[in-house]
Amino acid sequence: MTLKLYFDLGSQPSRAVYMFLKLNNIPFEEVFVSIGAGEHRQKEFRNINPFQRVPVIDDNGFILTESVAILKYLAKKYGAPSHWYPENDVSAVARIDEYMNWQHLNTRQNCAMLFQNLLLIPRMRGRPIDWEKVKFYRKKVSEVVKFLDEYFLRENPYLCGNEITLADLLGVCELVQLIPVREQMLYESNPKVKAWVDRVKSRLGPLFDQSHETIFGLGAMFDQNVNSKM
Ligand SMILES: N[C@@H](CCC(=O)N[C@@H](CS)C(=O)NCC(=O)O)C(=O)O
Repeated sequence: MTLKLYFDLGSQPSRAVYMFLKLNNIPFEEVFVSIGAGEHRQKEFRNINPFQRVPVIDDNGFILTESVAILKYLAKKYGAPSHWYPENDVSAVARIDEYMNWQHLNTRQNCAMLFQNLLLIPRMRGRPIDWEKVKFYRKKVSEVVKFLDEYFLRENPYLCGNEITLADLLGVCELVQLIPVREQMLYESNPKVKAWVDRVKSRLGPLFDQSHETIFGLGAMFDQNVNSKM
């Protein structure tokens, strides 16, 4: 097998790439890189990705980092069904690119920071939760949800129109990172955004839950941490 995916299913962009490969029956070798165990900082992985981040692919010696670049490359190289990234439709592709550029500093940054401030930072640095920061990121996530509703979804079933695209995969993986820290009401309280997340989940079928087992499993640990401090 010539295509390798370096990933950790606790990582949102890793899950998007992993699910894309599985959904499109693209054969690949799974190389698990545990962020928790610091494997992404070890020399062996640094030689593959000096940025020390997942996901990364190695396609027969062609190494590529950055989930957006990876997804676009895989869609083109492996001839995935065109709804994911309809290259021949200039405006449809531009709309998908628009979301994928926007999400880094919006959906991704704010959901990830809320997750980190509630779970990872207190746990890894042995610090209490900084509730001021949590409040700040809750507000930011609410703003993101409003934009997902009013700017991206509008009256469409998916973020960029009538069909599921790369943007939906990336978007949902970021939002559901809020489930283990029990903040999902931030998007479930918006009926249109909730319906979209549910639509994407059911479109992905059992693969969605399989790919999210690790991250959803952290919920019990979060409950315990929060309860033990009350
Ligand atoms: N912009 C990158 C982000 C990759 C990224 O931040 N990955 C995280 C996991 S979600 C990571 O590897 N973190 C390791 C670290 O921060 O030390 C992408 O979309 O692929």
